[in-house]
Amino acid sequence: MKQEQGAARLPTVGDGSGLAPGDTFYREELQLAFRNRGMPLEGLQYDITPTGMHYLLTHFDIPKVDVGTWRLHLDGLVSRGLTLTLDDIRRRPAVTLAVTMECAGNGRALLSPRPVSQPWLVEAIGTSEWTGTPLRGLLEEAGLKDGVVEVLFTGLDQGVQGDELQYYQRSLTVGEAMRDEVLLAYEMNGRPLEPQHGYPLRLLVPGWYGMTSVKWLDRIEAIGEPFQGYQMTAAYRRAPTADDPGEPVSLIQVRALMVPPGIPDFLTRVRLVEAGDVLLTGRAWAGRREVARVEVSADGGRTWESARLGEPVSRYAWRSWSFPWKATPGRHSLCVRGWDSEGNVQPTEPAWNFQGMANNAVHRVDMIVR
Ligand SMILES: Nc1nc2c(c(=O)[nH]1)N[C@H]1C(S)=C(S)[C@@H](COP(=O)(O)O)O[C@H]1N2
Ligand SMILES: [Mo]
Repeated sequence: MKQEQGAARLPTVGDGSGLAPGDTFYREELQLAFRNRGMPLEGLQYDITPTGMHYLLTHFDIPKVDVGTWRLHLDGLVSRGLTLTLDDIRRRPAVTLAVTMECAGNGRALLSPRPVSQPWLVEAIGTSEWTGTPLRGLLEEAGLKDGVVEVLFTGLDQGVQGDELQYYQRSLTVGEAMRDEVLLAYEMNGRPLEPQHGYPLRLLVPGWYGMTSVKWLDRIEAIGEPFQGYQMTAAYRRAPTADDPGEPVSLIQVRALMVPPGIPDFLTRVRLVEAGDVLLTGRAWAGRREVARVEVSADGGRTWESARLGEPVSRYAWRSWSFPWKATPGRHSLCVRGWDSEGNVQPTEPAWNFQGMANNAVHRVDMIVR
């Protein structure tokens, strides 16, 4: 859509005067937000997110790895421990799979009161083509002994969280670790992983929120007890209070997002479009489940109409949707929501929890039609 230059003043979209100096985010949240930035929503136009647009989330520092001395260690309760170079891993059977990744904290900053952590709105997403070798082949080669219940993944990055000194570690049950689609990935979009995405090797667990896909893999260990580390038992829990252990967060919940239509106001990001036919588009995904339906509401969520669905980019990646909208002059709050194949739908209002996990409330886009 072409906007005239030098036309009459646009209707007020908000000049920032509503942003009282007291309603600020903490400096620490800003610090996290610069390191861990999201995918600009116009990135929803691509089947495969350009690598530099993919969201990022790193708890500690991005390790600088010398691939010449780097080794992957596979040990614990196995018959044969393995120590592998990157070339050893690259020589193994390779699979390329498009996967939509999403951070479990996506939507956190839309909660009220706001859980203080990485302040995601809705941009903690991206879809990449990951190339790697199936984890199962390596586990079979090492030979899991009787009594193995979980596989533990340790990254090279160390830091302090919740007063606990730790390497970043997450585990999977043997059943989850042996699934076909779980990869040890060394390429993203046909190129070696960039440092911030886990170079030289990361775990990739399609369908799960991103925290499970451990970057900068150092060690894979077969263990006989469920792993009780910080990132399993303290973080990534859906709980009402700090003390309540709550439930672990695991699979990605259904979500649809809209490509912001028209053009933005710089400060508020409110959208401006011209009256008439507007084709609304976006993407929807549901992790391991399928997206069954996407619906759009032009009246702030009172009534909903079905959008047209495109083909999924892969079994584990998002699909496009489109909806022809007759834009009438005035202010509008457009909403979009997805349904998954098990009948789950995105809630209209967010469900609050202490860590701000898995808030998949409907996406709202404020616009002015002129
Ligand atoms: N070693 C390590 N792996 C990690 C993390 C981390 O901090 N350290 N963050 C996790 C989280 S919370 C997410 S959402 C994804 C983000 O992956 P990306 O930065 O490649 O998008 O990586 C996961 N893997
Ligand atoms: Mo995350």
